[in-house]
Amino acid sequence: MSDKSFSVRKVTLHRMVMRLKSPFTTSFGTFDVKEFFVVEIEDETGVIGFGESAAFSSPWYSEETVETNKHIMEQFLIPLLMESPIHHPDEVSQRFSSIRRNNMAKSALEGAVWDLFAKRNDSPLYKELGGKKKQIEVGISIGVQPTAKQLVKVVEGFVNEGYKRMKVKIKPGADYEMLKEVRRHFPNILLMADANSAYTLDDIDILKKLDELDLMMIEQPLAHDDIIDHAKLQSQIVTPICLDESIHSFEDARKAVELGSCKIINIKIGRVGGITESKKIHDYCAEHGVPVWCGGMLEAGIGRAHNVALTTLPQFVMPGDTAGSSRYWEQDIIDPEVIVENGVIQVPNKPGIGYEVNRQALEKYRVDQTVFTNENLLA
Ligand code: OSB
Ligand code: MG
Repeated sequence: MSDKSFSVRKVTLHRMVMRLKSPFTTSFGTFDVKEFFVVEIEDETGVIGFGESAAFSSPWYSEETVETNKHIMEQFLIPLLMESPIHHPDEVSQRFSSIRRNNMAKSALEGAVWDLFAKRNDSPLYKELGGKKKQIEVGISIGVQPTAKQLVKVVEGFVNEGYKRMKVKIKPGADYEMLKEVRRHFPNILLMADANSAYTLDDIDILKKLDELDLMMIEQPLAHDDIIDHAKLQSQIVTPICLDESIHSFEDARKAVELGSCKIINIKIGRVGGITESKKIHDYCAEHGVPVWCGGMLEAGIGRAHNVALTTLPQFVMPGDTAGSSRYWEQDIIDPEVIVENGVIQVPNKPGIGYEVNRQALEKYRVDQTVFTNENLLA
């Protein structure tokens, strides 16, 4: 072939189940295992790329689940991906645009294409994205704790580990008083709260009270699909609002910024449908002076590596949720694992996502596997 296009000849969906080291509680429920797909794709020359699906087992955070990811990838997206050659990963989201939403399914495949593309160029993914940082600063997300005392103890542990920013999950009844205790013990840390949509404008009094605590931001206080009430709330509180659940695309981000619904955006690659869309949101926010940071979906190593690469872009000016592998897993599926020292991850310089997939660990946590080739798609 004269141009640099490539064809996806084989797709393997590795279905994975990994137990979290400790359960993680949000306002909508508790996670103790992560089920997901490792997507492995291969081109006509045998180069391999990896992606990871982000959806959870239950549709609590968004409407997608592990099963809907499987359905949409198998029935719709994989055939589209294998249909014709790809010149650049930016084409993938365009090719998937006939399928409405299902962003996490799209992103799992698109991420594998980005890794494969970078490996074909013998270049690190972060460089292909235009990232410049050699290291990234990260914070940690702490689940809802039973008591303020326990929360303070957990925060203390992560402060001592060097994490740059503490995010605490809140819900009605576990909010102001608990955060006040944290602030009292740690007057100078970067502290923020994530409500995962647990409040409404009827809770305005408690949300206003949080202004006393010098929080860096409050993430997604109101409904998962709202940008109107968030704009009303932002006009009445000092603490910057950061949107997570409400932002599924560049267009959502543009509208939220125009309306004044938020001052900061949490970008999750899966939630917005991939790296190309993440970059578009990033670029828009850079132009408009809106800080962004990289959110997390309790990813295993492959998804985590994609997050590290994305975070090297310049407008990721605040520490993200990409903690080290050991915060989540007894053993991760990449080698080396993602390591955080003094709240910093060194960005790997190897081609593609920059970490090797540990085949032994992959097999250990794999519960099922499906292979797609052009032949069995046509059959
Ligand atoms: O809202 O960012 C969120 C975990 C599960 C579902 C939603 C969220 C989270 C986190 C943890 O905050 C992020 C991480 O550590 O990967
Ligand atoms: Mg969140």
